[in-house]
Amino acid sequence: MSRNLTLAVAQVGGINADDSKPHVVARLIGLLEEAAGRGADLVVFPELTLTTFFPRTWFDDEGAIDRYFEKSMPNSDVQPLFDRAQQLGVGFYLGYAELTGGGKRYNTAILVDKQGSIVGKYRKMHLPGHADKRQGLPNQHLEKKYFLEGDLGFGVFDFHGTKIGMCLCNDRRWPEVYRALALQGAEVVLLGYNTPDFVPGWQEEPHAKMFAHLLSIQAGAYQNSVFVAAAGKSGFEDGNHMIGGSAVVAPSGEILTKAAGEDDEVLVVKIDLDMSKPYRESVFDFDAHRRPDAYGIIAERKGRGEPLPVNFSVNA
Ligand code: ING
Repeated sequence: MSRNLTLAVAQVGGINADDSKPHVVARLIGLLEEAAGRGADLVVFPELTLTTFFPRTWFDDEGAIDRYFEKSMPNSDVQPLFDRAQQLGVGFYLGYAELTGGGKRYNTAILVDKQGSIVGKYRKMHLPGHADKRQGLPNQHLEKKYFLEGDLGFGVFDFHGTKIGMCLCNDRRWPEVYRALALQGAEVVLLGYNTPDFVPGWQEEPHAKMFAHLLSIQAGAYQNSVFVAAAGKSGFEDGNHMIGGSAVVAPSGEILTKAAGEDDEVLVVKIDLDMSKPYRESVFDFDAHRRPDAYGIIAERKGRGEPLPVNFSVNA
């Protein structure tokens, strides 16, 4: 008997700086209702999906960004989303800016089950961009200024019997992320992203930006026999463009569904979780084929020209 999960990816078109959170939450509820109406068990929302992508802007007054952070989760702004999801019996992944009681700021995602309980939490580990103000540029990319590096590691969580791994945006470009989750038994990796056209120091043609985004999630899925669901915040935010390309990828590496546009768009696909079994029991049987003794510390040391542990000859 196959184990099915109906996954929805809710791509969210641009959110402008002056869009209120209640207004945004109402948009998210509309997407959630469409997904539920199409049979979804779980809806994936983008990274920082309650606000505009504020790391594009330098604020001289640090306090000016407080408005973008959530001091608790849920809270009065997002409670309607939690309530509606619970009414519809749908779980969701939500990316948002987290401000902890101790004043620490993270780029965070949560996994909420069908009863409205938070069953998983992740704080973004790979923070791209820079912390200093880059003069004379149309935009900044200040995640290293506005967020701390995540301190929860890469976790795998139970969602009604399915093992779910989570990451965020730039994480999807690093192959180790999918492997860290797959080694813990993740069957599906969820991620939200905001990928601006302009990131200081990053020059890629538009077609190459989309290619690299899809390549990253397709490779991650195939090389780790997992499904990957990626939800983008896309289109224009106060005139600043971010790529679309929200998609669900199968363990074969093939795209099962992909957004056609760059505005709000719901993708729904019923996946057979057992599709990963033949891959995990053959080409990607980690226990049978991997060589962890030769990765990691060995590769890092060789990469830095440092001496290797005695049981590895440098030039065999
Ligand atoms: N956004 C971008 C991303 O990784 C980026 C940042 C893009 C960095 C391309 C370097 C090159 O999709 C976030 N939020 O990580």
